[in-house]
Amino acid sequence: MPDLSLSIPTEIRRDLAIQEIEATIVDVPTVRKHKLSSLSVSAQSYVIVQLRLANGVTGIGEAATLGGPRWSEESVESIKATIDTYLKPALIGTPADRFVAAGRRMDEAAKRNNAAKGAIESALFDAVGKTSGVPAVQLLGGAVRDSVPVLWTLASGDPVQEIEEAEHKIAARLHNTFKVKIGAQAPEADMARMRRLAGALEGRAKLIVDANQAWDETTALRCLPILAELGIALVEQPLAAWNMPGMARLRARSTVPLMADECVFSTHDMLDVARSSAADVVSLKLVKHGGLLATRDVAAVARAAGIGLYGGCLLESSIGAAAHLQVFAGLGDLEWGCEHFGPQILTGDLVTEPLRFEDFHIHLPTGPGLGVTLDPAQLRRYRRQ
Ligand code: MUC
Ligand code: MG
Repeated sequence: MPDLSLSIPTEIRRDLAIQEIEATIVDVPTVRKHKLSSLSVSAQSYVIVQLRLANGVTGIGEAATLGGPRWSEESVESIKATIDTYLKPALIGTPADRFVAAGRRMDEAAKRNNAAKGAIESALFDAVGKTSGVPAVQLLGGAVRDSVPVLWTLASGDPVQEIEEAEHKIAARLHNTFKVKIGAQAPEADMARMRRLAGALEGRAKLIVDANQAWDETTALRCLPILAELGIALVEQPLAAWNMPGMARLRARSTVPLMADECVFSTHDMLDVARSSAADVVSLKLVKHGGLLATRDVAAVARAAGIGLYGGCLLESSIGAAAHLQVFAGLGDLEWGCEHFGPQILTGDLVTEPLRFEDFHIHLPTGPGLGVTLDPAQLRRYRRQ
């Protein structure tokens, strides 16, 4: 690969050189069990990246996982090993502000491993932003918005608890859109649960559902009209990630829009979804796309096909959520809002000043870089021994 740093004056190059990258595994308990179709979490595991530059500035980033390597193929253990063994050696000594070149170096050192790459790229944007005193979104072209509507996910599986939880969130003006995790129980039981939730929250909240690939096509065909009748606004990843033709057939018959999640990691996946008319909306996540820049690329392909944008999450702490917000704030359109409720479901956060949730929105922090500061005491507290 050509040395892309040659045109930078030597002293700046030295100043911004990446000196150290440290990857730490943390496990943070959640306030309640969070049940998805094929996994359940009571503690969230992350890899926290601390990336130090020659100028003494340290940038931070986060890679989130759900239930080990069960939501996607990466686990915190594999992410740490990939960073320590392959990504770190590829980046040490190179300039932090050459984001695209850093991405190419990482791609040459390791195929995919997008959560690991996303955490490092977040730390690069944080370090360079902190060095120059500007928020990461400024480095991405500037902010279009300074807050994003944010939903809450109901995922205990118990409708009585879920209605109570939703009532609290509405009363506190934190959330008035709710994503319900379905697929862990029989479709009939989920439809009965959705009927209870829709009835209890009617006129006061918007509901969407996420099946996390749990259904086959016939189950989806049976359930989609029921969800339409209940006024459900969006159905996320009803079928297996590989089943693009099935998603396209469902979409052709559904009056409820469909959202692609696990079937879109790369820009190529996004193009496939667009070409097969398999979704109305896409959920954007750093762990899937491999960083802030790649998330923008996926968003650009989606926009070119008229596909709506939704700010997805993997229950990130305020560090990962802030990295997502820096991207989301700069997107021309983000008509479906976001789901970065992660910091609120943790029993403790990892930053000195957690992100602000107010008036049904999550607010972009104002500081440089990602806009949040790692709390070393919290890192020690949740660090895996
Ligand atoms: C997913 O599949 O969307 C995001 C929110 C949540 O509850 O689970 C995640 C993953
Ligand atoms: Mg999903």
